[in-house]
Amino acid sequence: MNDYPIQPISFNRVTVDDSFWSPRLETNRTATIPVDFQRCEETERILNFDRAAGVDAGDHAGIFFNDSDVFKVIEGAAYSLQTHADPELDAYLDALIARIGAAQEPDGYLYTARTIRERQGHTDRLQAEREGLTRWSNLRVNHELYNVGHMYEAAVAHYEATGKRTFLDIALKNADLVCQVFGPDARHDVPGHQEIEIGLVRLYRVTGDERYLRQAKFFLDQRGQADDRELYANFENPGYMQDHLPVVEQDEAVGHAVRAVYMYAGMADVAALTGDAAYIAALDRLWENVVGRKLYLTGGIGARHHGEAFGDDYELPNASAYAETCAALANVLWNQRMFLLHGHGKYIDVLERTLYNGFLSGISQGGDEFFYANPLASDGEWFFNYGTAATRSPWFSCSCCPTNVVRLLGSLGSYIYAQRNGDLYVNLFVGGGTTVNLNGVDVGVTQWTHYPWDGNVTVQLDPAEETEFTLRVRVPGWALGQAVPSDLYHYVDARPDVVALLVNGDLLDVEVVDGYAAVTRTWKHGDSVTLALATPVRRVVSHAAVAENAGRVALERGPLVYCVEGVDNGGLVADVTLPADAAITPVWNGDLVGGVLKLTWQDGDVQRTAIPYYAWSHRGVGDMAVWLPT
Ligand code: FUB
Ligand code: ZN
Repeated sequence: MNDYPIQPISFNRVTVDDSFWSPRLETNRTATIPVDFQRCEETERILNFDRAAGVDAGDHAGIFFNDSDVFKVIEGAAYSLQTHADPELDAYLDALIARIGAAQEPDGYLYTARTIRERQGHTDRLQAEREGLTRWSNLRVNHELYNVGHMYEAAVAHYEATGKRTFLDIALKNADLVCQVFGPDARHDVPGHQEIEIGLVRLYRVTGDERYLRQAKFFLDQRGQADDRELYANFENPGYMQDHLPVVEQDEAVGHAVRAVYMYAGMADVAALTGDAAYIAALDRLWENVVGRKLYLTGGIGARHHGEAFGDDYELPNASAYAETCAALANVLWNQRMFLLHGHGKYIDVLERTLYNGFLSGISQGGDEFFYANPLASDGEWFFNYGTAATRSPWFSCSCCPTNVVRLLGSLGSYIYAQRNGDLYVNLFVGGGTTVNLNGVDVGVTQWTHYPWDGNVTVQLDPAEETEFTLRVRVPGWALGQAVPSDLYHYVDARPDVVALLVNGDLLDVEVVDGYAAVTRTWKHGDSVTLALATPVRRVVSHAAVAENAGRVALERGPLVYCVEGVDNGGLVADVTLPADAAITPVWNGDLVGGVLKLTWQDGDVQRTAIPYYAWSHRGVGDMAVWLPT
């Protein structure tokens, strides 16, 4: 079977014991997951399943894709169960899955909005048309297939966590229906919001049934085909849902960012499993376009509120940046897959940038408030559209972001290590460890670090017996003087800084190839490798075509992007400047958002302070800016 040439080490085989991430993962488990479920209950997202089942007489509550939120939290909860046994949560999921199963129509169809309204005779005609008067009749809009894509992911996660087939059987019954209805010899159409492609691949992986893989590829290949565009002749902007061209002809990231990047992730999965070179070539072009022209410094993507969409090349406004939390998550999913395809550290550089900045900003330290959009500047005023607020909100009517964060945090361990044949990759610097089988020998791996606050990482290897393999430790682009793997941003002082690699205390000459320092040797119990990265504060400038950032610099240290907030700077940030010659001093503050390293400098007579971008908006509503005039 074809597959990714590199395999991630799954989070359920990885321990996270890390001063930065462990508290966040614990908050995810103890606060975010319960709060998400509670809000799904309060907003009747869960009651919708009872209504579809006919055991509650109420009308469908909320948006037509509210089912997906429940599925996403179940997925996150299932990850949590794999790393932290919790009988109460397990029982809660059992009961919830039974309610979901009761909402499924006899042939496998599951979409509460239609099931409920159909039974009620579609009293609101306009709404019914939007949701689809008949099944699959408004696929470009109604999220019928998006919802179940999330269900497939959740069902696989639940099966893997518990060994119970309850949810998986519901998902498979639905997927079998989808496979009957859509296909080369059946209906030609595409879902308006991608996601089912990723879900189908997960069903394929867990069952080995190739129909699901073929179905994922069918949906992808169906995009941009003239025959089904005629079906939607009135749909004005096929680019919004990446239906303007066949996927293999796409080379610019356009339209709704989450849809686009879920699609790219699905394409990568299908390419890995089928060996489709045209898919990979398209992904490479799309990645160059995003990373070269459409990526915020924070790793956020999707510049425009209108259509939640990618902007034109270099259209990267700061205050009105959309940079949806879900899009940051999608960027993590996609870049992980690009790494698994190509094995280059530049993809993990983008992943890491997104994770520590544009994704993490989406969640409050308490785990119960969320940003939907993640702007790079704010004047403390409410921005139009959705929850683009000057501060985080407990929930949104469209709550895709709060329910997405639990999926990524719950599976964070999957991004730390990977293996290719006998080689071991260390991608993220997170304390903890794993055991991995390399060339038939179990190798214990333990990592210690205070990343992102310092750049020292020690990895101890404990093979069960002496064994030869190659350890590939990622050397981040930032350590080599490269802000991003493109010319979109660069450091004012781009000199590579000190990168030292020690094996059992002996300094090695480091040659970084494809983003990794590789050490091949016969490893024995207790061997250790230390990567020592200098973490100077770096000034970043944008490509000249990013109009808003002209004459401005941003600050980074290690993987973190910094920002200034009014609360630290006399209330307003408009007059904060960063003189080119100002010396910047890092100062540890243990009280702010779990402890952060602040950056301070003298701006005339005033002392200025910057904090990590992810930590902003924890001290009331106020101004914020990432890009500062010099
Ligand atoms: O449409 C479902 C989700 O809601 C999208 O992924 C988000 O962008 C938000 O529109
Ligand atoms: Zn979202």
